[in-house]
Amino acid sequence: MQFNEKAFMEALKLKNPNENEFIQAVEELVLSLSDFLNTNPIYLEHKVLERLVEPERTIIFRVPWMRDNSEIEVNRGFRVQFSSLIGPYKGGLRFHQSVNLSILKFLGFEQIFKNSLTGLPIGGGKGGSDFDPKGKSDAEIMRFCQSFMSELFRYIGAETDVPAGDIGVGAREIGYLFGQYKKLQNNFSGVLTGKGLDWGGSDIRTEATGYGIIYFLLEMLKVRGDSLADKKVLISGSGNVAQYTAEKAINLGAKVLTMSDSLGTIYKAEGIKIEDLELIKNLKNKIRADLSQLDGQNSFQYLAGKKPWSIQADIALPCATQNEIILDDAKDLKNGGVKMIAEGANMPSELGAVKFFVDNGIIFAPAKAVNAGGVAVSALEMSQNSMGLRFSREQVDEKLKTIMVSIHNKIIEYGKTDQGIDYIKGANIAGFKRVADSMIAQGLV
Ligand code: NDP
Ligand code: 2IT
Repeated sequence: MQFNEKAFMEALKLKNPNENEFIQAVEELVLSLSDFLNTNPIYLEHKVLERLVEPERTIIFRVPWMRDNSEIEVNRGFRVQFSSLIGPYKGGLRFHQSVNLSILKFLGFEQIFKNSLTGLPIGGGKGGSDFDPKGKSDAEIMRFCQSFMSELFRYIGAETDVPAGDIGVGAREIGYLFGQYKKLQNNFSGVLTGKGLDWGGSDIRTEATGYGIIYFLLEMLKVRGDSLADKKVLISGSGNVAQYTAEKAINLGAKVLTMSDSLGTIYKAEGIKIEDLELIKNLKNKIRADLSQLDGQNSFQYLAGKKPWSIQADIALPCATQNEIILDDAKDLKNGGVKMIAEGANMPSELGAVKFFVDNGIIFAPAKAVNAGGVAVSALEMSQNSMGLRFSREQVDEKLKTIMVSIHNKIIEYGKTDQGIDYIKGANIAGFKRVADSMIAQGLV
């Protein structure tokens, strides 16, 4: 029995027309699985891949809500419950105007293997809405979240499906969603993660994705006998993930040259300082304005409409969104001297860019490994909730470090080659094997 990659992808495209992001995410996995499947035909006999690319369940619903001026708005809500093989569906909610089924299926599919890599008991899911939080009042955000949860509450639960944040969903939104869930179910439970520390949240969850990215990067550097001190780092994004990636990198002595948002990049030649980061956090988290406001302040230079990728540096950490690095950006990164890429956002590099990095000897680590720290601490939040206790900040940070090191070790186990470490292959095979074995063990359901 041989795996026919071309036929598999053709069938997938026919069945999921117009779902470009989802098809891209599946292709990224499949490209590095062929040899493994051919030497382990049990996975082919059980049609594991064919079963994995079909979500267990997809829920699509209407979300009506009212503006402050009494105008009625209608958005679309989604929850893709992709895989419950190794634990309850687990993954974030994204509120962004670009959200559609393809984007949520790509994110949910990635989440299955990311969650598997953490070694913790969490399945894969993702949800969200095409709601655009920008420019909405706090009361409008609250009414939207309440309406969204008034439908979603039927399908989730601490042992069924546990959503969290993602783009456009942070502490404020999780609060409103949790409040509405609790009112409807009359039940205080760990149904969401990323909760406030006073009401069931875990220490370090806010910081976890960003800190985890740097813990993983430290392992990538360590196996090469290198360190982060004085490295010039390009970060994109200025949201939750970018902020705490920058914070940890700066505290460990790196020179973070850039951050960005959907409108442009801020650049500081001598490196962003912790005081500068406070300014950025305040602007993005409280004022909720764009980075152009920082132009000229604290020696920031604002590059309107530009991404960070053409600035000279050693390491790039894309932390904004999918496909933010296209082939031309990959060429800019190489020309600027970047030798290492670790993906903080989900699928930030197009397949052509990934191939360019690999062909040009740039060390590349994919999102499902690098950014797994966020969901890993979400799983720790779930276990704290079910035990009714709280770990200390130090305990959670230590566990996060251990998890990121163990993911790096798993990748070495499955991705070691004569040339070094194939991070894509290592992450995909290690992530796949655990869910595939679980699927076979649980029968044809
Ligand atoms: P936030 O909403 O906090 O921040 C998103 C950032 O990305 C903002 O700076 C935003 O700019 C920018 N951005 C969003 N869309 C675009 C776009 N189309 N083009 C350019 N920039 C854009 O989200 P997070 O930081 O939580 O998420 C960032 C990435 O990390 C996403 O890919 C997410 O899936 C991933 N991730 C998040 C985790 C988490 O725990 N939050 C865990 C693992 C991965 P602007 O302010 O202008 O909108
Ligand atoms: O992409 C991701 O891993 C997240 N947005 C975090 C998911 C979670 O459940 O914490």
